[in-house]
Amino acid sequence: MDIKNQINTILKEKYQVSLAGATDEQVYYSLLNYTKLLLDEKSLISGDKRVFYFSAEFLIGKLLSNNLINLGIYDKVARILKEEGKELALIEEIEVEPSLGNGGLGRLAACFLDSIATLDLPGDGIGLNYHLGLFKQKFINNKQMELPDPWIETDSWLNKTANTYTVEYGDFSLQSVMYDLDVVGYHGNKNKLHLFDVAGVDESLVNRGIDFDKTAIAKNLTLFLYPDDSTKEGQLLRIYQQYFMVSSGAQYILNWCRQSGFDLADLADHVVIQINDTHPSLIIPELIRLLTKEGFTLHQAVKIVEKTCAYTNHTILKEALEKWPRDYLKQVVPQLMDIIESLDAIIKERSTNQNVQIIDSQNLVHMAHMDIHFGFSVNGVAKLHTDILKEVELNDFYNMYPEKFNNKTNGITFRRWLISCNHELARYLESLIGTGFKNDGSQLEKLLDFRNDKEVLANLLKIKSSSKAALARHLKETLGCDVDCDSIFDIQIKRMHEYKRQQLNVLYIIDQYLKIKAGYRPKTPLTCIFGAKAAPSYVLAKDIIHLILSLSELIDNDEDVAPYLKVVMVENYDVTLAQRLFPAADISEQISLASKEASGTGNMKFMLNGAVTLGTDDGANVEIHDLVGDDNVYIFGASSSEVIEHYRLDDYSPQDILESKPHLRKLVDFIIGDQLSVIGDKESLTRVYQELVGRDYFMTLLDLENYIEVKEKMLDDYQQREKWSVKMLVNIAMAGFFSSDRTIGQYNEEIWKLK
Ligand code: 26Q
Repeated sequence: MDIKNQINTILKEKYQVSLAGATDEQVYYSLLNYTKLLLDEKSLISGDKRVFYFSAEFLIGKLLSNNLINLGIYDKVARILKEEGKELALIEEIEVEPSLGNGGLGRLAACFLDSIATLDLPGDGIGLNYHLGLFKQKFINNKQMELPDPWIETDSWLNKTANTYTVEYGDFSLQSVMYDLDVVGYHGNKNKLHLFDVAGVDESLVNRGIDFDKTAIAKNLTLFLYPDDSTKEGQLLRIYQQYFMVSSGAQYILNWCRQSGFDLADLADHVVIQINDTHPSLIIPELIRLLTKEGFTLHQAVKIVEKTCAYTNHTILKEALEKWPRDYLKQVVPQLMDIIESLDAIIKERSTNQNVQIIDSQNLVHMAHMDIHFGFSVNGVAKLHTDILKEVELNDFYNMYPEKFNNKTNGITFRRWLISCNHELARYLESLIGTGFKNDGSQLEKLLDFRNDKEVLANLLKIKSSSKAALARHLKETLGCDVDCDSIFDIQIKRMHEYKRQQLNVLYIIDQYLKIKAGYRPKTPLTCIFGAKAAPSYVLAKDIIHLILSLSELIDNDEDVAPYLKVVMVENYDVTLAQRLFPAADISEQISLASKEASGTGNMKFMLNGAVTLGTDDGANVEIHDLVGDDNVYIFGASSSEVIEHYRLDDYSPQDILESKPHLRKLVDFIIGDQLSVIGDKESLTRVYQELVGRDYFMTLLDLENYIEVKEKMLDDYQQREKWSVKMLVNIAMAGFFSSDRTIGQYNEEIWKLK
């Protein structure tokens, strides 16, 4: 039966309608069912050795388009729908996004699954089936409010399996149920994402907003992604969650080994476990525990696990490294605490250096330390990040185990971040260089042959304009705001965090505002677009959102300035919105304090879609800079070594900068000035101000002057449209390195060695 007949058959059975008469919603659910049938028929990727990617987050985003693309039927389905007067783009909107991640780390895990399957490597994801993903963000009175975000529907991509496991805690036990999502590779076979759930989740535990009773573990274990863990109850729940994930995953893996006839003594020949940041680190003591139950001695079990586990570090912010009080672990997982203590004793024998102990003098258990000592590989996620780990942050460990340290620069899947989100560009590239770039990023370099081709350059500009117009329409529909399509789209989208320095961007906007007020007339209007969620308990991050929204209101209501400058903060920035924003960007803001952003992956998505980076030499920006050269990127600010030195000497002072540069003081003072105070909440704005002038931990003022200077130059260069379009072309052409297929190829060659 052809596709059209099959979809019609499903529609008839489910809703007694045909395609032409069906609603978009009916078409969506029929396509979901149809696609699931096709996924069912795909073979599982198998082999003698499998990777299990353990992650507390898989920010997979909507799945319909990507599955259709990878199955090779997207265009066909779109055509069939069109024949019946339906738009696939509109039907995609019906799908709810599973927001099972916070940001970069979770999205990376999703890109990796796509690439593992595309490279035909045997590998599964292991995670949790949160019923409520990352909160939905609403703006009320220019402030962030959080609402629950349910995503599981009766008809969804999830498949319930018959696998169940018992997970034992200190004083009770829970049953886990395994749900699977199929992950199909581009024109290839499939792997699985296994998400564990507890049977009795009770969504009525949610009170106001995203507040809920954190003590009813049996009913709330998988209720929320990352419950706010600023309280003891929150932290305990997080440990319950982590153990639930790793214990279920470990049992699944050992069963799989037994069924495959593998000897558990040879575990490392058949299994590699990639630990995505420290959230799944309890897998190490849990595997050791399960192996000792199988009859191995502790010593033997440790030897086996050491060869099986590999750890990825995603952060150099000390406060983000997980350290759990020994008492908490003793309460939640006493059976693991004994093993952790044995591991700690091994290390205390090995070294007297306090910095490398698993359990420190304050009885905190350092999860990362356990991973480094008892894993065979430690990797950072960009060259600079790995160098900083080796030379600074984890230097004591590097001296102990230099052979374990390696770099795997992050990547993104081109199937989602080009083919799916930017059809027009993808099709155009295909017409120029063929289809090879879709699963061989390096082929994008063929585009360089066209760098002097005026027609190609003009077409790139045209495609950009059309994406900008599409975004403007969407912003009008959803936020009711009018954006000038001919303005420069300058976009900063990422989690709200002081180190990412959205506040630096804000200070630039204030500078522009004051200049325009004083009579300056920019040649091209500028639209500054922000998208960011703040952690619910991160006060200052929420304050910065409030500042941006208040500033946006101020400018909108100022008729002198509004024609030249606009600030838009999109509500509820998520993967779905990201897919609309990246294609429409002219300028990609990557302005973290050098040394603080491990890699960034948004920077890669912008580049691939023809935006030019304005950034510090931080994370993967350094590699973008190397690839495209000085002419095609705008770099500013202090270098990572300067920044690290400031921290070491503790010699940075915002007051000194403000004293020597009075023009910068004007910008900072504006935050608590009369104009913003009329619109915003004085207390909230004052906190931002106080941080900037009092401490400025992330050195915003250090880079402000140079940021303004370089941004001005960039906006000036934008005027020369043809020259600018060459920059766009070079960025697209050199983005091939950032395909997650390349990253995963390296993980496999250098760490996993799958057979
Ligand atoms: C830790 C302790 C307690 C509660 C929560 C956490 C926690 C939660 C999420 C710590 C870290 C995260 C997420 C980190 C993250 O997304 N890191 C980003 O990872 C990307 C992929 O490698 C990088 O590109 C980014 O630079 C990095 O910030």
